[in-house]
Amino acid sequence: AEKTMKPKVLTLVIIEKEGKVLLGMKKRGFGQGYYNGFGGKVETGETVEEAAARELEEEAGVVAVSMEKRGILTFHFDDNPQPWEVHVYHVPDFVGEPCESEEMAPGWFSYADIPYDQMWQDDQYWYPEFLQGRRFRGEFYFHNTHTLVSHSLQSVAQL
Ligand code: 6OG
Repeated sequence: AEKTMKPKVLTLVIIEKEGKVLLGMKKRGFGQGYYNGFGGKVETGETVEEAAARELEEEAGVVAVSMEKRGILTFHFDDNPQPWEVHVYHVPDFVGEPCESEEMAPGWFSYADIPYDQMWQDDQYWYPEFLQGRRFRGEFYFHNTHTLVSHSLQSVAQL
């Protein structure tokens, strides 16, 4: 049954400006204490891209001018039968000034200073692909939610 359960679809948006990416320190909920992009669950009646734009506005206070899908990551957890399918978007152009929300405290990071030791363990593998402008698909297997056990990652021409 575990293998066939439909994944929960989520979004993750990484905005970029002058060679730096915006990451938020998650203050509550799932992933608390980790830096991450901005995102959340896709709700009924909205497309994945609409959800990505909405979560970016809610959590960072900025409006995407353009967005490009860059990756699809599937997370499998041994303590949750439902896999998560996270759609990763790159936003090179946005309007507004990022601000702190109840959920996230944002900060800009240059490519060399991405705080991998304060991020989900999958991030060290796919951020380099992302930062090189490549498209990718990945599968990640976690033990007790947080410990990465195995993974596969590939560059793809199309998502
Ligand atoms: P809310 O609970 O805030 O949505 N997310 C992950 N991001 C990374 N980098 N690694 C993971 O490894 C993740 N699992 C979930 C998707 C959760 C947010 O966290 C992302 C969403 O943007 C397991 O609604």
